[in-house]
Amino acid sequence: MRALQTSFIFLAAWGASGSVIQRQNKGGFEDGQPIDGNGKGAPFSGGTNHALDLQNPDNLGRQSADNGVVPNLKWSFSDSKTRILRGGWVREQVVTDLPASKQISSAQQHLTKGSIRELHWHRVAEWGYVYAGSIVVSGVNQDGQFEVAKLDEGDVWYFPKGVAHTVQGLEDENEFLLIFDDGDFDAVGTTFNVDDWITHTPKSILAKNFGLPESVFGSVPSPNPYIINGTIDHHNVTGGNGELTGNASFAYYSKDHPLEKVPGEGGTLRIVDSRTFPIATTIAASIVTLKPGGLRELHWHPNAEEWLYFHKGQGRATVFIGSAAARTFDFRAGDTGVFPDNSGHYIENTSDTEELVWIEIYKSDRVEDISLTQWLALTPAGIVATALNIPLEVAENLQKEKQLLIKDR
Ligand SMILES: *[C@@H]1O[C@H](CO)[C@@H](O)[C@H](O)[C@H]1NC(C)=O
Ligand SMILES: *[C@@H]1O[C@H](CO)[C@@H](O)[C@H](O)[C@H]1NC(C)=O
Ligand SMILES: *[C@@H]1O[C@H](CO)[C@@H](O)[C@H](O)[C@H]1NC(C)=O
Ligand SMILES: CC(=O)N[C@H]1CO[C@H](CO)[C@@H](O)[C@@H]1O
Repeated sequence: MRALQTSFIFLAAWGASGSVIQRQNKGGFEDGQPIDGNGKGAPFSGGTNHALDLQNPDNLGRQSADNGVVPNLKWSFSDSKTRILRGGWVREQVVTDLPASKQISSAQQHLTKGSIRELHWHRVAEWGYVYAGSIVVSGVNQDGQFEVAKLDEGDVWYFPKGVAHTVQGLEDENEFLLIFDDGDFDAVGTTFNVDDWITHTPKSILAKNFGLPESVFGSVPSPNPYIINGTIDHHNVTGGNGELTGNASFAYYSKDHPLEKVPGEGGTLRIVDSRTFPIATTIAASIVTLKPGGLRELHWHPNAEEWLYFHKGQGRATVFIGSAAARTFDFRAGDTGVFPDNSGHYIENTSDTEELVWIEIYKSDRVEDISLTQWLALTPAGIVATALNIPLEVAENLQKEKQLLIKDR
């Protein structure tokens, strides 16, 4: 930090002459300045958010291969409004935050011990990933079947559109990622909270409907509290048409599923889609850990947009959106991102020590990708050599198997 400050003061002192700065400061990107050290760029002289400039050297023009106009594809949860409640908090990312994410919206949510996300349902499907603590999710479907599942760190749940549900925290602190298969999650008509419905139904109708005195519903919370503090419930649910199990289950327990084989040995990969979690027919996910220096190989997804949540570490990605337009983004823990449908990309770790952990989400029943290397390796070598103007032997020896995550060489 001291070195950065010294260098910043130095730049300010010499601010009158750009050429001096360029000579004295080869590659000013690490100091948050748009100066490449080879004669391009000049320092900022007006307002700039220096902390953000330092976090986003690729916005300063560091990546000379970038070209054309590519819209912003990144949103940090730290830029979202956090709604704090007794028993936890929630912060969202929706289409108005990140307009390029049309198919997916998201939230981080925290529940303290015993706290409840109020009973509700959605017009859209909900997918969740527990990354701290443990929770109980409870859901009921239209056939009167139910499930009450305890989920721990690394476990996933999926509630199809319309399924009634709630969540309760079990440890002192519990936190999870929520995904919805629609970018416009805050639109009216997307979420239906039970308290709101009951409060805005005539008392006489409630009495008739439940066969109970009107007074029973005299103190239903209004406006709905969204998250409610409480104590852990020990009641067992029985009856109805039984418990949802096996392929009908809303729960995916990571301990029951092996990780994917990763030929490139650069990390670990867990694919959670309808092949291993049959109920999840509209949201597919990959949970990725990439070693320092590792690379998620160049690829694209033939079936959907890719939405991303960065959980740990820091990395960068260049997104190629066609028409010779490409832009590099720097990501770190807490950021979300979106890669447009079928756009080409990689993700690289940019830490020397820390693993990069992220979750990829697709509005699809499965994760699909096409590897650039595998494509070229399975195309006649003479064509590839001619098209790319590379030696024939190189084209003949490209890896025929997807590497997925390539380790540092
Ligand atoms: C919830 O919070 C209220 C207000 O602080 C408190 O009176 C109540 O005892 C709390 N309930 C539980 C179960 O912690
Ligand atoms: C709930 O079920 C468990 C396991 O069958 C049992 O041990 C426990 O006593 C039950 N709890 C209640 C409140 O009935
Ligand atoms: C459960 O789903 C898997 C994966 O889709 C399928 O292979 C299997 O046959 C299903 N099992 C049952 C009992 O339906
Ligand atoms: C350990 C390691 O190789 N880290 C690399 C992570 O990525 C950045 C950016 O490409 C490299 O500079 C590091 O050397």
